[in-house]
Amino acid sequence: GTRAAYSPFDATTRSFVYGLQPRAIQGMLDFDYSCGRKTPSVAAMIYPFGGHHIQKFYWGTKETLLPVYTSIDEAVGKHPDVDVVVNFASSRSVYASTLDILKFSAQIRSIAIIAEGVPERHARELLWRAQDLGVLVIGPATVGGIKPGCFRIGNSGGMMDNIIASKLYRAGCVGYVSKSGGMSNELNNILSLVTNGTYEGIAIGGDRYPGSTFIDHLLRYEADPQCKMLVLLGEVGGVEEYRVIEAVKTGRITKPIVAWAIGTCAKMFTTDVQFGHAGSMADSEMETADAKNKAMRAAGIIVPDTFEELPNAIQTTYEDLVKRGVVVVKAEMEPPVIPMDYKWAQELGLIRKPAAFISTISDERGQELLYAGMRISDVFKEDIGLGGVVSLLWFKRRLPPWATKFIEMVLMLTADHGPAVSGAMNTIVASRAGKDLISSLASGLLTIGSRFGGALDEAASMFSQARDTGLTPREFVDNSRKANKLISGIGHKIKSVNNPDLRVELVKEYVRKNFPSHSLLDYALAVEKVTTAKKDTLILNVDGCIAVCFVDLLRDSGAFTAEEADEYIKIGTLNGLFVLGRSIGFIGHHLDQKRLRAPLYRHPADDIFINMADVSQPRVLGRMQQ
Ligand code: Q5B
Repeated sequence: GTRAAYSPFDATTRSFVYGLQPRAIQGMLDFDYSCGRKTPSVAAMIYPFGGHHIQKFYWGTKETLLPVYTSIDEAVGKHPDVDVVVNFASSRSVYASTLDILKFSAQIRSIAIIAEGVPERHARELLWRAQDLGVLVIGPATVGGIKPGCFRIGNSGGMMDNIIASKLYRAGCVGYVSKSGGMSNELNNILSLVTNGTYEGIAIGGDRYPGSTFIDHLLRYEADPQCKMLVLLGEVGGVEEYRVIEAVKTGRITKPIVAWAIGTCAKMFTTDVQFGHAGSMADSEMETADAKNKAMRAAGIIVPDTFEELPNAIQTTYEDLVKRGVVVVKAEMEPPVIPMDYKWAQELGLIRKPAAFISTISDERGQELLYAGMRISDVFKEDIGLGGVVSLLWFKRRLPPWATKFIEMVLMLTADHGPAVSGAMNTIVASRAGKDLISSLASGLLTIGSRFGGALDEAASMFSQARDTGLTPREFVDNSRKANKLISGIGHKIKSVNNPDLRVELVKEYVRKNFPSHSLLDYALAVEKVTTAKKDTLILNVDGCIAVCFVDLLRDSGAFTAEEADEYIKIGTLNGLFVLGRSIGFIGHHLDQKRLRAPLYRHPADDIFINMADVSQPRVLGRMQQ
């Protein structure tokens, strides 16, 4: 690459993210955007499973697409500008995937390994191989690091509000090293308060064998003319601080360096203390934090007396650099405006948006499903039955038992009326054509119409309007005939006065016995007297009888206002009763045909009178075009 060895990351660095880490990638892109980068720092993802695809991310307020490759080989081939891999592979697969990445060391010059719990044997082998190839490895067991204004490894630096607060969107002059991401965040904050901010910060990770150590990064910072002072946040355990001491003593590090080793409190415990990191335990006196701080101080490193005094020590050192003109303080830039994620803004109560849908009958978001406010467990505890469920979901209220029983009665007696009715026929024909249950059922349902099964709403409105306007049954029948209009709910193909529809008899009997009033039913029966006097098939049919009784229910149950009752008739509720009931039968017919292995049905041609006598010979209407 063209980058200096001391500067593996800059404002043009491009990377691959290994593993499906959409949140981390979005965090990297938001950081890039806040820095004013022109191109995202992530070029692609590598994920061996699920095939080659594309994922969508935000780039500022707009959206951008990132490819997902299944192999490092393919990714490297497609993106020759990428020289960093942020490897999110798990501790199990990180060894194999990093070995794979190292095969492309001619292009990939830095690898951050995020996984915790990588076996030390694997970590050491990766470390040696990488060193051999001159590849920089950060980690394992780390968030990585951050180069303000340039590049962010994965989740380093925390949430975007933290990034902005610590001014990580632009470069400062202090390079630091620490072990953990948490302490890095603390340092970013301190540096933003007492200096012009972080130049670069690396968390090397808490394992015993990190891929790169304090000294590797401090020597880079030493070589980098933009970095003016160094901070080292070490800790109890290991000897890495002594290598830094050595470098200071031998003059390999000349820039002012402030340091502290965390874990001075370990001496307060009578037994050995292991802090959070695998490597943070003193195996000897020299590995204690106290010994390290003492040795660092002796070597000329600026070491405060306590951790609390660290910011002060950093500030004094920084201000001295400013005074001497080593650091020239630049004018502060406006902090960038970072678009906030919609969901996050909503959670914070910062925005509101009109909902596209309104729903008022059920809710599954809580612990328990609710039907019109009633818990599903109570539906069973109170044994409200199917009629009760229909009354909740259709009418948003509990209806009295006589009404819910009536709903159930309607569903039961409209469930089927033999295979010969038009809807059942169509279900059967569709089923025999090889259609599935839903298609065959739909075929039957789509047959329900004003003549077959779908006359309830119209019947309810015609009968109630006639009665409400004070027409006598005879006037109603005469008016309808004059208007050339069939009365919905009257007439049946096969049922008649002499062959009564017993379903209708059952409904009448139930209603007369249980309803508080049945005035519209009585009116409809008076109409039936007139129509059957003309023709004995013009009975009040099953659609008509259910419809007028339901009007009586809506109007006189006390559960609905007059307006609500009219509304339910108008919006097509009553046909719903037939549709719901007859679905039971249609499904039965479909299953029956499947069970019978019924073959494709073709209607016999001799049952169709085909007559084309009135079709004249086709005529040629003009000269055909050549
Ligand atoms: N006329 C039902 O017709 C049917 C008249 C009428 C005044 C009327 C017919 C009709 C209204 C719609 C309706 C629901 C098509 C029916 C159902 C579910 C089912 C089905 C099943 C199940 C029957 C003969 C003469 C003509 C007509 C006159 C007929 N209807 N006058 N008001 N409503 N009704 N549908 O037998 O002088 O001779 O010319 O449309 O309520 O679908 O079991 O099959 O559970 O599955 O073919 O029960 O009534 O009689 O049309 O030849 O008429 O009576 O004007 O007079 P038909 P048409 P004219 S229940």
